[in-house]
Amino acid sequence: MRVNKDQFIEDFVNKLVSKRGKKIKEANLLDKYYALASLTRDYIAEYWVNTNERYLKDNKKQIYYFSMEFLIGKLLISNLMSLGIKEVCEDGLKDLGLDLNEIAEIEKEPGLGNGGLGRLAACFSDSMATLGIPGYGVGIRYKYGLFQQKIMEGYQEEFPDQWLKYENAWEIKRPSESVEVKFGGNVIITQKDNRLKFVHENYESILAVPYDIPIVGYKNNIVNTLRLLSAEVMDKEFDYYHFNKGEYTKAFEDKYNTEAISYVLYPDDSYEKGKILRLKQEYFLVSSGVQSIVESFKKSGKHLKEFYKYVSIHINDTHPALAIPELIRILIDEEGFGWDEAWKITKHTISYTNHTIMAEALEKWNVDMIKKFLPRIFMIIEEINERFCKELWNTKYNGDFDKISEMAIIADNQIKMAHLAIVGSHSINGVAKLHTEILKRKELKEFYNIYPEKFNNKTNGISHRRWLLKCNPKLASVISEYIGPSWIDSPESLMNLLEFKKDPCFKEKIYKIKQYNKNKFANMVKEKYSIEINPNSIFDIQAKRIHEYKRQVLNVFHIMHLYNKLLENPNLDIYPRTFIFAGKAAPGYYIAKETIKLINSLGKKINNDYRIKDKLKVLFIEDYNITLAELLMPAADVSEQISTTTKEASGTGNMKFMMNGAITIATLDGANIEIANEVGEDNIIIFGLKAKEVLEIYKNNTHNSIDIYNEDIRLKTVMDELINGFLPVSMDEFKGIYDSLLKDNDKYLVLKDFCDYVRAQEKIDKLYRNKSKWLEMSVTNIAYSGKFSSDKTIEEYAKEIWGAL
Ligand code: 26Q
Repeated sequence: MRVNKDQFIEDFVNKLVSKRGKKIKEANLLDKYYALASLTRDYIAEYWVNTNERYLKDNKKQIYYFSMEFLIGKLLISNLMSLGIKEVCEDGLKDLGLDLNEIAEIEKEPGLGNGGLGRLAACFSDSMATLGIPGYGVGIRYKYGLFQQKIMEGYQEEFPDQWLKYENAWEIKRPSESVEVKFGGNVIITQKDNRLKFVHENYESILAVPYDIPIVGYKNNIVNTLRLLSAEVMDKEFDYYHFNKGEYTKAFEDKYNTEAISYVLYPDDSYEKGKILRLKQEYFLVSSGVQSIVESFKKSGKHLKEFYKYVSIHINDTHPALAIPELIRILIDEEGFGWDEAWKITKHTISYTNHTIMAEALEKWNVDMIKKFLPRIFMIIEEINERFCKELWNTKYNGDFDKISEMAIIADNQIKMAHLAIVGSHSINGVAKLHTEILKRKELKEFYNIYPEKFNNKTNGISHRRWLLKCNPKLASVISEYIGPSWIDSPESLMNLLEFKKDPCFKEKIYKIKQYNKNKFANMVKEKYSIEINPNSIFDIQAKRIHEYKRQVLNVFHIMHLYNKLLENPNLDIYPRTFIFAGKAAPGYYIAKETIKLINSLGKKINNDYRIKDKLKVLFIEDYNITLAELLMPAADVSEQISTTTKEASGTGNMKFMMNGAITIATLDGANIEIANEVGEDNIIIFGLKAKEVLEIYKNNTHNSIDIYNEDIRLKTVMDELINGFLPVSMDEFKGIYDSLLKDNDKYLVLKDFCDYVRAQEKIDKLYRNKSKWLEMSVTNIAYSGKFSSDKTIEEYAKEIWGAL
């Protein structure tokens, strides 16, 4: 858009008055933020309206991305950049004596997601808007996002995330587009004109109220919509029936219970507990989403028979898989379709991404629970299941009861959501090549056998706008200086940087920028934690959710081993390193929380030990979120991607670090494999068991962690230090971790990979000393990172799954 500095200043000053009732002199930072955000939204509005109008006219296919999580991050700066007015605003504010970054910092980040899956939804939204794909995000407006993490005495403590405490400057509430969602009750079946009729009665109604957030395409005048739904009581503020009977407080109780649906995001990203509130959240999302889509489709005047030609609904993991029975319900019960046609329309409309192969994360719902809260939906799932089992019986598996019950959607009094999602959709994709192969050959092989055409891979990607252009402006500008700005529109042109990988002048600039970003991070650490870190040390970062399969403990063991070596020989030539951890543990995940305590205990011991002469530092930075990630990625020298091979479906942090010039130390897992294939083995440090070996170990149970413990004295020492008082905690503090590694035979193969990990880390130590070589590697990584832009991923989804583009 176009706005000149003077106009901007005038608009901003007026906005301060109209929105906050203040003149600049009296305005505080919050006033300035809200004035600027509100003005930015005004600027966006025109494009938003035009985009919606165009989408309505265009007759193009509309894509609805259903996700229980959207981790969009702060929006002020990125919106200004997408509008192309960041510089003008910055200048204008400067004239007023104000600093844009300081104002932007005060924005509260909407933490409406746990990690990878939620952030992926945000990167995809950004890419759809930028590519001009009519894409809508559909999610929940949780009143409380992911908990805020504080570290107290080394332990994680959780606090509510009050991101809506003040107003959300970006959203527009649309009460008139609210939708009724029905829970509970019973279904009456009647027959009329030879057709069964299903009438749902005695249900409880909940209102889904939409709040729309603009998703601004990058300098293309397109603004898509992220629609977040909030639960409210129907019609009345409180229940007059109870109120009049004198049960005054009962009326408020019901309101409270209703609104509880969109109260809080579940903080687990890998464990499924089958909680009723979570089930209600999932149905709340899909029912309101699908109903509004059908309504707006009908307004277009087209026949519902053609629904799937104009609408795609993509489900982000199985969490929104009830969209399948919900669409069938609407088509049959409300629109009068027969089963076969409703089934065909639904299957062609829905596509599904799988994000995990870990058994404990696969969603299963108890039959009685679904029957009780979603009686009509249950009937439809039963029907899908029956038809599916019959199909198996009549085609491939005649008489094979075992096979059929293994593949059934309903078995053992449970509904398997992945099976429902596969049977009821036309496409299922994994998120990296290895992950998709494991789905096809192992986890879902029975389904691959019968529906090979449904399976495909879509390797994840990240928005290079947020993860380079926005978070690392200095790097972005040097890149443009050397290869021109075309990489911003076509990120694969980052490859043109390869030409300069041996150019000393360019490399020096890259080095200086890394140092600048490291200093910026070090300043934050000093301010917040009063810890001095050496910006000339290697910044070695592992930032992600805390989980056994991600193996933060392997990283810790390596640090303990280095520390032991230094204690033995304080003059040992180790290149100074700062080990940085960040990440949240699910509040009920005991070992993950112990791991946080372990990292902090080790930090306490090492950081205060004068004997090792500041050669090692260990930091745990609290409350990892998108905002912190934007500070961390640009400051990293080393990126830790060390999951047990086969366990990390893709990873996306790996791509963010790479894009900011860090060197990756990694197992050949998830998208690490594809990163390694791009940059070549000289530009990434690979270690550990290969997928085949890990699968072999799991299959044949050939692994014995106690043997490894006994054979490797370095490992034995470190392990013993967990429980012998070496660390400044009671001796049984880390017994849980210790036992999981020895008694429980180390399910995630930490001990097995330790030796090779130490070797790989020694290689890093050596390589970093060769500054020129290191920078060449760094440039190579940046150059190939364009391959991992989510623009490319979204283009593939659009072409190969959605049939849009
Ligand atoms: C399920 C049921 C009940 C409560 C919570 C959940 C739940 C919530 C979130 C289960 C899983 C998640 C999130 C999973 C996730 O983030 N997976 C990651 O997805 C990334 C994007 O594809 C991949 O890069 C990561 O490898 C994968 O771990």
